[in-house]
Amino acid sequence: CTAVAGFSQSTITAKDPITPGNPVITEKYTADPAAIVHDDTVFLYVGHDQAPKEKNFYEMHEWLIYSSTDMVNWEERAAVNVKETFDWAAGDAWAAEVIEKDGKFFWYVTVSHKEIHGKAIGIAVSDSPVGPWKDALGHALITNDMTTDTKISWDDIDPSVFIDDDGSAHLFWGNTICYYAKLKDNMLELDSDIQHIDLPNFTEAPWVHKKGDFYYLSYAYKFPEKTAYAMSESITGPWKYQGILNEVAGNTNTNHQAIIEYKGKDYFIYHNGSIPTNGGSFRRSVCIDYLYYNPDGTIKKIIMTSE
Ligand code: FUB
Repeated sequence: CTAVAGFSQSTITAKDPITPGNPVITEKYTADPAAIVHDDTVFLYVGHDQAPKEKNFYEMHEWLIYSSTDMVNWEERAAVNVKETFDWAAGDAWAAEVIEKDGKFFWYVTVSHKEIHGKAIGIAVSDSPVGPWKDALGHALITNDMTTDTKISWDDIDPSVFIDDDGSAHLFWGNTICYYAKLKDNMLELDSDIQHIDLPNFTEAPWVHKKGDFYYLSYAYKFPEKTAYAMSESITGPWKYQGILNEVAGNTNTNHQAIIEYKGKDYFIYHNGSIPTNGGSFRRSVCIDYLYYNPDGTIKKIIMTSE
């Protein structure tokens, strides 16, 4: 275990009545999961919910990285502080996602910008899935003044990055509007205009993956959030809405998913607010359930379990 942050005020005590199963991480509150498979190991990237119990908003100073080779036992590998990593960030370790390209790991993150009002997307880079991480640009990739379509200051959140079979890289993000842009080969610059993807009741949390011939764009739907998804035969769309994939997860307004295949099984990774001691919308916990496809490529609704 390397570079593990000290316990914070939101750390759960050993006395909490946690049963094995979901949530999969019980020592700390964890949210907004993203995951990759590298060297037969799953690396899980989460935000650390650190809000004290009387606070009804997000307090997230760092991301945490876990790894597992069985999807059950998770080892904390690193804690990455927002302000120590990004000089230009004011804080807020909101949703983030890692992708590997040519032996480098690119971590697209949501933070608050120090100078430009609102949320922004930055990129950290590393030679390893657990770090050390370095600010790749020295500035944000996306800032709130680049997307003036909404009046909100948090529409530039929740990056999801995807590399297609031809090597082209694509970035999806947003709140209220699902934004899309192509990325350059260096993964560090936009290679197209910022476009909108039309998805019914899109709230936030896009996650893009491919299975067989189909591309899937899952996202948080309405509020409190369910998870819905759309499918396409091309990464650039058109995206066809397919319906609800997951219902509102227990005791939290948000629902933020990652979908991966590992050792021949498909997994739906999400968060809920089910830890009995102070769990809720601002003290969330990562859970994992199986995901099953139908023969036509559509996805069966997730059955959330506590075991
Ligand atoms: O964790 C902060 C924000 O809450 C994320 O960026 C959203 O996806 C929602 O889960």
